[in-house]
Amino acid sequence: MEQTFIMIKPDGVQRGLVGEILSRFEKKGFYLRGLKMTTVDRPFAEKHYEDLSAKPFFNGLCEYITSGAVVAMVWEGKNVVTTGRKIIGATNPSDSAPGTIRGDFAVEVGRNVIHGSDCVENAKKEIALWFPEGVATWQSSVHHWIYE
Ligand code: D4T
Repeated sequence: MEQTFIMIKPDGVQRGLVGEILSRFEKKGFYLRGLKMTTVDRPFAEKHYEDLSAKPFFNGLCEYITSGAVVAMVWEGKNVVTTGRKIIGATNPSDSAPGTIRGDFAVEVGRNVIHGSDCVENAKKEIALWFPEGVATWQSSVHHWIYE
């Protein structure tokens, strides 16, 4: 079973989308392993987005992500990294299909509501960064109704 890191960005929190977003992952059949509301400072934001440090939008991105509370999550399931990105939709909401989170709730790339790890290796790094305390382990009692 794979894990991914998902974060609802400050605009998603301010716009009251937390419950809707949690619900989409939950109803899909993925298991919530970690969940916390937090704020991050500039050094933490720069660490999270270190791969993008050379991009022209890096400063604005760090300002955006530090501008308010975020909801950090770890979700687990079969192919959850790739499928999670599909649930989220394309980076630029102009390209995100209706039915995806960004397709349904976002307009601008700099206010695209949610982050999801782009590969298993980055998911591991991001989970370690955001959840150094570890995540919860629990057994779903409906597991066999989701997985064959
Ligand atoms: P995140 O990391 O937020 O899930 O976004 P993606 O994985 O879908 O896309 P990304 O790493 O290329 O971009 C990270 C973050 O930067 C913002 N961004 C991106 C921006 O403000 N302007 C831009 O031109 C691009 C490409 C949006 C997401």
